Amino acid sequence: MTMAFTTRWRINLILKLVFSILLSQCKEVFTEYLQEFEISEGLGVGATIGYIGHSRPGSPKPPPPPPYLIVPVPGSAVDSDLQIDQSTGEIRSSIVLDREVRSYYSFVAIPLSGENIRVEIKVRDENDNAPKFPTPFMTIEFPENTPRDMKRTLNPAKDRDLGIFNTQRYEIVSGNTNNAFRLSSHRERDDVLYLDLQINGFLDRETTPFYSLLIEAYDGGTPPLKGAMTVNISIQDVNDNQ
Ligand SMILES: [Ca+2]
Ligand SMILES: [Ca+2]
Ligand SMILES: [Ca+2]
Ligand SMILES: [Ca+2]
Repeated sequence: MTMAFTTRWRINLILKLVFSILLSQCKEVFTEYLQEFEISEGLGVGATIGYIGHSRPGSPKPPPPPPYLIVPVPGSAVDSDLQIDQSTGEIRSSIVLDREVRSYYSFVAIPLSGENIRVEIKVRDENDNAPKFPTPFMTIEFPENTPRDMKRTLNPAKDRDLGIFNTQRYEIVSGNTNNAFRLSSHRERDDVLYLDLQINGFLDRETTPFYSLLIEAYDGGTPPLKGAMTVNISIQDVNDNQ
């Protein structure tokens, strides 16, 4: 680029930028070209996310070509997490993207002429977190002869992934002598799969005074990831023997 052209381009960009800021104050009249990209979390540093300016098949109007001035949306971490080649429009990651830290990036690419391009990048969830109980052990007590179906709420396992990659089920893996206990679970609006321990049989301290249940939580990944907790249960004495 010649000196004069570069200077003219810079002035043009500054004017466009000021204009964009002014126009962004009155969004209803501000038309921008929108380009959306999606990329999986966890890919290596330098993974190509896409190219600004490439039109999608079937889109009626191609976006304005590079070069672009890149203006990140405030707070969107574009500068720290992405590398954008202003001359080619290539967008690459400059960190390993983590949906659980940041799921979305947004910036405006301002071309030499034509409409500004608003770029939105969605980070797709992968199953990269196992269900995790808040503590590895819990201790609870039940009086012997507690009626069947009585239940006690246990700490649920939480999984930072979404949907099917979140906690899906619990299982007692060991320690459930004579199937004295069973589990039930239900999901609430916060998306946590809550867990209850229910009496499944007859608790008699004189036969079995103590249980140590190993409980595992599984997500719905392929293969599922899991977390474990041990629940130590003491059966309290009741005067039921002559
Ligand atoms: Ca992650
Ligand atoms: Ca994830
Ligand atoms: Ca998971
Ligand atoms: Ca007793």
